[in-house]
Amino acid sequence: MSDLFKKRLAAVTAEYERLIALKNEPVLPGNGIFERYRNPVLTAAHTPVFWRYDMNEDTNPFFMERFGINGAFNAGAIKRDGKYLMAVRVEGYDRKSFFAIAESPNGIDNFRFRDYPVIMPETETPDTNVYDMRLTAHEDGWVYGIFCTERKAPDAPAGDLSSAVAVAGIARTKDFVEWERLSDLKSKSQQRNVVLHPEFVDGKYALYTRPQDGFIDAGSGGGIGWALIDDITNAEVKEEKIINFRHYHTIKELKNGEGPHPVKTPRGWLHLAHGVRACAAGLRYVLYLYVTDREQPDKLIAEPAGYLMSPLGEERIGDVSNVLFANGWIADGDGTVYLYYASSDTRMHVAVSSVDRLLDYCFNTAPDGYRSAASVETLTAIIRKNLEDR
Ligand code: BGC
Ligand code: BMA
Repeated sequence: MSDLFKKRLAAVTAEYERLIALKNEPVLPGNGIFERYRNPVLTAAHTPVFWRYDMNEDTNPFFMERFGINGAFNAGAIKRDGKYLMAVRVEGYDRKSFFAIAESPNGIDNFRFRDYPVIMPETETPDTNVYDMRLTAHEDGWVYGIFCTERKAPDAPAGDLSSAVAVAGIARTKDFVEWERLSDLKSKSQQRNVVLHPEFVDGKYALYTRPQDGFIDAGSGGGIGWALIDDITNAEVKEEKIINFRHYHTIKELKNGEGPHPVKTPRGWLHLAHGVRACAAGLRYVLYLYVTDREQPDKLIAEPAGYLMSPLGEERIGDVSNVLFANGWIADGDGTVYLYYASSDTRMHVAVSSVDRLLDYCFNTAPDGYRSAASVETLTAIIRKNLEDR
């Protein structure tokens, strides 16, 4: 082995192993609602060395990268066989994303990718790009992965290389190795952020949807929708109703979308979603929570004002800056919630909380009053209680 090859191989491998072995720790004291963890749990540099490099000296004498990874983000999550597993959106330098499974023994560090990415079968209309998978272990026994499949708009005029169509792709697996691809969701509007509810509702599959007029603009699409589906192998949105609305001058003025599927709790279904507003710096994505009725998952019963999490520090910077996006969380057997969130379409982080804490937050944080004066009233009530009850 040449010196150069040997040295670079050793250095790159050592850096990878250091990163994977890095212990994570909570950033304290936090806000009481959740604790952020200090290190990202996955980045492009967490992808195996043998993905990025040709490891053969004869064909790669300089030990240079042959396949650049741009980011590891927007992961679905699930606990399987005692392991914390993410179905990660991995994106190459070529701007194509694909899915890959990464696993950790404890949910907060030590995430390692499996040797191969997911081989996702295509439909008769090949996907140009696939991303943002939501995992649902459904009561029918399958684990579903619903994701966005994007293709160039067939009716785009010559020269328009940007118009695209976003559709929900549907696949299912039992072992996270073999995936069965079902028909894409049929819907009158474009759909990104489609999520499968884990239980049957009135004997049907239930989907959280996000109707939108165009590829980027929700337009007349009022928010997060809900649709019952007769046949998941040939899924079609027939009727769709909005269960969580967008609203003027809120964190979700421009658009919103369901994150992972909601968690069933004694007080209702706990939902994690993202809200988007437009500002001079572009689109700003933040995360928020809401709760729906335990018996009627389409009925809103609590929604605190504003965001749960917004991009902070390093999180603000990346491929698409000023974005927090989450499509995976795990509610563990002991009530701990691992909230996996991506920052700026670049990397994955974890914040840890519990079902009890998140419910307390949802039911005891004032809802949006939609006016500055209403916010001042909320604040004044808190201050008065603190100062006058002493
Ligand atoms: C990107 C997504 C993004 C969408 C809308 C797609 O081309 O891959 O990350 O959410 O455009 O901006
Ligand atoms: C999209 C999402 C994500 C992404 C975000 C910001 O609409 O579906 O893929 O994180 O925009 O680019």
